[in-house]
Amino acid sequence: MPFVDNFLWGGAIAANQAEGAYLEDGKGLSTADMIIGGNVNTPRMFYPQINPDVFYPSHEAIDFYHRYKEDVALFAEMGWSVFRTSINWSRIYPNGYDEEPNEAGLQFYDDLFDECHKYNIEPLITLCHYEIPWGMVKKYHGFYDRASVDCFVRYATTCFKRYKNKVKYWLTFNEINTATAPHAYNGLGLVEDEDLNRTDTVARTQIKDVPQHRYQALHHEFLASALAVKAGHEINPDFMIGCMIVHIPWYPATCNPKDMIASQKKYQLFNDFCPDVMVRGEYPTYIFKYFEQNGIDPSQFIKEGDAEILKEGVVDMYTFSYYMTNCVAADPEGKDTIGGNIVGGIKNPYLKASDWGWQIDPDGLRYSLNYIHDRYPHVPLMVVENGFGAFDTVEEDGSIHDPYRIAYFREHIKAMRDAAEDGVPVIGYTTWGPIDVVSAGTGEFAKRYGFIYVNRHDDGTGDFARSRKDSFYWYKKVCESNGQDLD
Ligand code: BGP
Repeated sequence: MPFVDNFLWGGAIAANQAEGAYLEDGKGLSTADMIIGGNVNTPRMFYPQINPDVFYPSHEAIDFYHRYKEDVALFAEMGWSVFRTSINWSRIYPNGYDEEPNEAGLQFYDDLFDECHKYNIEPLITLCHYEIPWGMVKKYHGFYDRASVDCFVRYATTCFKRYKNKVKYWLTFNEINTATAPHAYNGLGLVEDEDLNRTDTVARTQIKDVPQHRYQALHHEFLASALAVKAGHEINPDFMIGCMIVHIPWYPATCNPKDMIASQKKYQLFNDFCPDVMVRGEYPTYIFKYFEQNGIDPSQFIKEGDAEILKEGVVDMYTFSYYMTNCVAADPEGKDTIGGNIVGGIKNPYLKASDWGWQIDPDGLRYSLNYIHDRYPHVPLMVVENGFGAFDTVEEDGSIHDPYRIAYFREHIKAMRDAAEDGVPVIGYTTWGPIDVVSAGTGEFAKRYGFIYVNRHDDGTGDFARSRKDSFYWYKKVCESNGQDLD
């Protein structure tokens, strides 16, 4: 059996992409509530006040807040043993910096976790998935101000105490390494005054980027995560707390040695820097060189005592999202480029891509699992996002045939099985968007990932009704056979 007996099979969503109910039961505004939808050619737009005449996809999302019982029952029908979602910080602390938590928000997650346990589904909980309370942006510019660290630790500690017997698996920050990519605004509210005070809308990708501030904010996230890990282990020593990395293999575009070096540099900055800090507990040497070459002064944000905090707060597992691979060249001039998850790259002539330009590469998953295990041999790995965004067609009889999605998952699960046979300690797999949700990148409903279809559309129509796609029945077989039956 390539997969261990208690291998965790399930799916992953995030609060702001699913819950809706954006101001219900005492919830405050979050960064995700301030951006409208776009599409593959139009970036999502940001405006620092809610415009009542505009459709915001997160405000109702797929109404998971009111329909979670029906959804969890569908997850259970597929035979899941794990369900990944996030807690929306602004339900618990509406402004982020409040002294007391909001009881109604805490109760919602109590009820959700109870519902999961009813079916023996283990919750896997991200504390911060691409959103923070809007109050934190206005007061602290997100994680720019060091005061944000205490706010996050207070929030994390409240959750750890409240759910210490209901949640064992925790992740601190979703895809924390997106902070290394310029303009890949990662929802954590690092907005400079000039953008915060603007009276017009601006593409999210045009929000001013100040690398010195970005790395300062990231450092504060590292501290917040490490302190939370330490506090979590004191509250329940059995907690398994992980980092969450968007892992993108960067292949050299040719076998020119210079392209290999370009690939190595890209790996270091984008893939490895953050987990080096979070799994090994210290900043790697190469990042100080990068800072030096790019005019970033780390003495502005790394303070005395921080090294000990990072060392004491290393994570218990490495979890990551995997969708696609990219290529990189020392001299990209004249080479075909392609989009991708958060960041694009050079086109790979051997690979096909989705309608959103994400290159499909199951072998890259096997490669990544081996790569990560070689680098961090002492921690278990979990693939906490993997999936295929596609347009789906509902037939007249209501059925939805999605062989493209099944094919994507079949090949990726085979690749994960091969990695397990290579000896990689992979302990779980949660597909992204097992039920259609709002796309994080484009804000669309049309970009669907689900085994479960949701009748909701980009013009705000649809009654939120759920239905099973062909892939639902296929994934059920996968979960029930512990990954053996992939036909
Ligand atoms: C990851 C995010 C998710 C999710 C997924 C798919 O990077 O963690 O929140 O949305 O990508 O991306 P998209 O929704 O842009 O298709």
